[in-house]
Amino acid sequence: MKFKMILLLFLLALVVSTVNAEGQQTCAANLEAKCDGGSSDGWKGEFFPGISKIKYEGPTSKNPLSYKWYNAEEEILGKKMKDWFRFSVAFWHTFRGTGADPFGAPTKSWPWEDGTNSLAMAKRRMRAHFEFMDKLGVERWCFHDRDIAPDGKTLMETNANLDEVVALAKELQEGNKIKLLWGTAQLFFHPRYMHGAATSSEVGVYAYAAAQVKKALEVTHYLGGENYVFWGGREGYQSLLNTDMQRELDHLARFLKAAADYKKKIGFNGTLLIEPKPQEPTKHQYDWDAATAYAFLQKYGLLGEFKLNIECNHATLSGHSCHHELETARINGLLGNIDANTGDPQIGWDTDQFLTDIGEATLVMLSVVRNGGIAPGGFNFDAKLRRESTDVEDLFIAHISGMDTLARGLRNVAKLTEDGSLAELVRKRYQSFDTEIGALIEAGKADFETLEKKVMEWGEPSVPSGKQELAEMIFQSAL
Ligand SMILES: [Mn+2]
Repeated sequence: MKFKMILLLFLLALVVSTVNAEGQQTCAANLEAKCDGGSSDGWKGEFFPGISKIKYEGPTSKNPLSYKWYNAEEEILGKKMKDWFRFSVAFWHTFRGTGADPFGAPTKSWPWEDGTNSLAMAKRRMRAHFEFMDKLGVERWCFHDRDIAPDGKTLMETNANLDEVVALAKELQEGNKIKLLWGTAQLFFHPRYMHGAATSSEVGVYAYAAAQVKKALEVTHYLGGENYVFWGGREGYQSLLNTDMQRELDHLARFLKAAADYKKKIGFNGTLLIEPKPQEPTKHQYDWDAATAYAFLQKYGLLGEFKLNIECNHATLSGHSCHHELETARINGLLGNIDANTGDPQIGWDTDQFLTDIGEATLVMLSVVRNGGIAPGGFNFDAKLRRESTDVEDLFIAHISGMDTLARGLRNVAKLTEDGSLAELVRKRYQSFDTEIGALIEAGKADFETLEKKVMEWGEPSVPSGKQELAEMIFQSAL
């Protein structure tokens, strides 16, 4: 007992000393009640003092806390930059990322965090998040249910926790003119989901996941969400020897159909999105890539109910470029949203880094411009600081850099469009099909006998150069 008292005093002293060191907090960290004129979450004043609203200062600015290329109101290719991008902050990375990795402890100690997962902490964090977005000038955000509110002992208690935080988020959205790009349910962290959620071998887990998604759809709708995302982190397998793949895929399809039905039942008009990823944490995830997800949706009659959320780092994990995944989604009418991040060329896993490669950003924007934009989707920064980046201002710098890089991508696409020579190169490459026989082939009206007759008439075809290096020259000259 005495030992417990000493431990308690020690922990209290630790909390107080952390608090004093930051000089911001006005009362004990995990207080639920109001104190000292502060908010009920025990935090008074700004979360990011000394950082004002981030402004566009142009490419010559040396101020790291300014935009050099992203100018929200500037019109490019007939649309304001902010409307091309519809940028979004991912709550989980920016406000729940701790810097922990499988080998090491958390490295971030944000001044507003008290080390607990209490409801008061969840609310304080939410207020910090909205101040962050307001200062950054980003108008949208995304969340996982379990990242914004703590689990309770029962589903009912968990839902009540979520409702309390969501009510605050709604108030903050209205006060800051910020919208919800999408919500999602976290169906991979809790041990109950170790075999999957919709593809779990346990019917009780399938039902639990359904109840969780039902609630997540409801709160996303309540917050005016424009989309809802399914990322099936554990919807896959570790070994085929203990897996009935056909049964699991059937279950997944039933689950997604039930979600689409419930969406309509509650009058939620947001787009449902599937986020392909090949593996990690499972050995093999069922929505491997855009083409696999497309075939799945087609097989189960779910086309029309779902689109895709393409994540660049997931694209490279599946052996594709982000551009390939975006084009696959686009040409099939499935490009719904982009999780804007990138991987590391030498690391073989999902590093979720902010995209800073201008060439890559230009390719991404080529697809988005060809798609005519991405609304009602957007660019969600599913990206996190490196473990070693521990200053509060790093959160701002990372987002600014990601936004500036994509803005440069858009500006480059405008240059390429204006120049026109890349599009002309592609047009010329296929011009032999702009003929009578080409039109017959494309209309599905040229049978093999007709084509054989043509070969007899034409003889050996002359095959021109692909001009890849010229295409690359034109592309790089726009960067
Ligand atoms: Mn990722």
